[in-house]
Amino acid sequence: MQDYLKFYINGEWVDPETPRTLEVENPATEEPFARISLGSEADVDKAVAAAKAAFESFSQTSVEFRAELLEKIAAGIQERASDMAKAISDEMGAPMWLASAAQVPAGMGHYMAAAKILREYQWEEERGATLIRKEPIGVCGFITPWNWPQNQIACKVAPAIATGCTMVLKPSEIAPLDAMIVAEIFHDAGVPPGVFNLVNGDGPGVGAYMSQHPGIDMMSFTGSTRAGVLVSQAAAPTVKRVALELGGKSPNIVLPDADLKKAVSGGVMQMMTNTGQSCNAPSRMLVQKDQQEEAIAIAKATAEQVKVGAGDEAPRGAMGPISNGNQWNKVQDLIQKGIDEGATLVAGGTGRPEGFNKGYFTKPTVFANVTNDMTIAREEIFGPVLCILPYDTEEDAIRIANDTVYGLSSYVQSSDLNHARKVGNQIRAGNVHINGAGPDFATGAFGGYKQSGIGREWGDYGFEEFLEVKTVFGNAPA
Ligand code: TXE
Repeated sequence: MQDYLKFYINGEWVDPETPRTLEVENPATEEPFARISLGSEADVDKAVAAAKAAFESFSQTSVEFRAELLEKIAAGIQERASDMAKAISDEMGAPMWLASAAQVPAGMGHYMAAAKILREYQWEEERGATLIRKEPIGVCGFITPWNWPQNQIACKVAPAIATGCTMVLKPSEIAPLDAMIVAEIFHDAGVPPGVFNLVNGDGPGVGAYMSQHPGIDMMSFTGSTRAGVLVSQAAAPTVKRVALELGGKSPNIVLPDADLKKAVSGGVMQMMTNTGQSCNAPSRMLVQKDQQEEAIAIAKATAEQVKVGAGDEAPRGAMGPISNGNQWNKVQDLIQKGIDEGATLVAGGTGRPEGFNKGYFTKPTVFANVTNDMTIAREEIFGPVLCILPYDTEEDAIRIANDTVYGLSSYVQSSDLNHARKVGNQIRAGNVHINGAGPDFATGAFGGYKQSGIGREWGDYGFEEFLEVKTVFGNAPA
């Protein structure tokens, strides 16, 4: 068991004000392997004070200084990539191939993108006698989850540094170790003391206290809609800015003119990526009624080929365990609910896959004949469970796609790009992926309509979220 009991505050690793520890478990073995401290209000107060003091000088640093800092951080992550991948793999279960090929690089991209945007950004604009000026918002509080931990930290921290903000990060208590490596990288890159602070802790303790803290000017949260609402409520009395990136139940409309085999097998594989633990997972596949039978056969064959494994031993492409026991139970309950409510189980089901008798491993699961009122079509399962829903007409498909409280991502498959875009334009969601196109962190924006969130992350839209707009009216004296 390894101890990681300190917090990073004001450029130093410090002991918590009150000792209280939590064990971090490896979901592939169910064995605890590390201990962290759980912070208190006093630790948050200290971190916020450090961030507030650092803001005075950091907000005045040059564009070049901050751009170079971001590039040094990206280089530092590259250098520590294998440590980082190992930490992520141990704490949240992504097999090493996935941690190295996707989890770590997904984060790195945001630092490079933020440096580029910063160098090109226009901070002031003259509009006649009026001057519009952008200024950093101040001290930011960041709360992040465990499913894509580096990506979720980087898409907050990178634009915050770029804009000259200072910050306190509370990573997920389930996956805190990769965030502690980030603090070491920031330290080595020369991030000035107080600019970046890390306090570990749980949601109701540290997370809720940060959200209500009068010294924090903006909260940016990624996690469940449940906790996002609590962050908003706690933040309201201090009228701070709140950015939320929450859950999803993303539709994947397979139009009749799509290459069915490619569309369905691609959709299954995307659903299983990261063991289905992605807020933008294409979890509701909509297939025209006449193509149901063929689509179900393709989906079954694809899901049955998905390999399961952990750590170094998992072959490339294999799916890791669910990241923690609570999630495993939630996923199992929802699979059972799908069966009980009358959906057709096409592949997978409850219990561990064959050959696994411990660890939070789950069978790659596909349900067909799902109707949009079933629990499995409405709730974010956050596991490797795909629902296939039939539709009659295109209008019908769009109606089903929009019949959800969420609006994060959506997917359209068609051989005609214009047709696919036309359908995508009618979906109330922040992202549309056509024919399996992946996200582009530099050019795109990420965030949801409806109960999937508030605000946008990534690229120039993500950068703007950390800025205040100041309008200066006035002429030179006559
Ligand atoms: O999330 P929580 P959980 C969804 C997904 C998943 C479900 C539950 O459906 O099954 O949420 O996961 C902090 N004030 N997503 O329970 O609790 C917590 O400490 C402030 C979607 O793990 O939301 C952690 O740092 N903070 C998602 C973070 O919130 C609070 C990613 C996420 O934990 C808090 C993860 C509070 N009152 C889960 N309560 C996505 N959008 O990608 C908790 N936290």
